[in-house]
Amino acid sequence: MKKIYFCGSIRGGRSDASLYQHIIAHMKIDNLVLTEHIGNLSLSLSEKKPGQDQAIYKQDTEWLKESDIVIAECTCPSIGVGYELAYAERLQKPTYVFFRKGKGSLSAMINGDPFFHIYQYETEEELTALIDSALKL
Ligand code: 6IA
Repeated sequence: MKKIYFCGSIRGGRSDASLYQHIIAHMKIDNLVLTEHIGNLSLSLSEKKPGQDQAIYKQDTEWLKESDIVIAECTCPSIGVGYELAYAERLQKPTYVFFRKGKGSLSAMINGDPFFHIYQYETEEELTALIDSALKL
């Protein structure tokens, strides 16, 4: 059982939210996904409470420190996910980045960084199989 820090776009756009939900449900069968709220389809993007973002930053950076592995779905560009990837590198966590073929291009700052294990995929089945292999390593 691994502690997984899963990254996916929130304010960057929720077009892949149901894909995140499916892969989180799959990873949860044998692992602990620290960030399972990313797959929550009813996450409210407009809600803003005082101190909310500071609390999110504190919790997420603690979870990053606690995680065994970082898995990021990067098809939908997100500043938060880019930040988390750089933070994961600083912590030297094994970090896997997944990107759907034919959907624009992954940022050169991620694609060009040899620290990251980067995989392109076409179907959800292919993505699930790639994640399973990463979790076995
Ligand atoms: O820039 P983004 O919002 O797209 O960044 C997404 C990444 O930042 C995700 O991988 C999360 O780990 C983290 N993150 C961003 N927002 C949240 C959040 N609530 N809760 C936990 N982690 C987050 C946001 C709720 C808000 C929209 C009302």
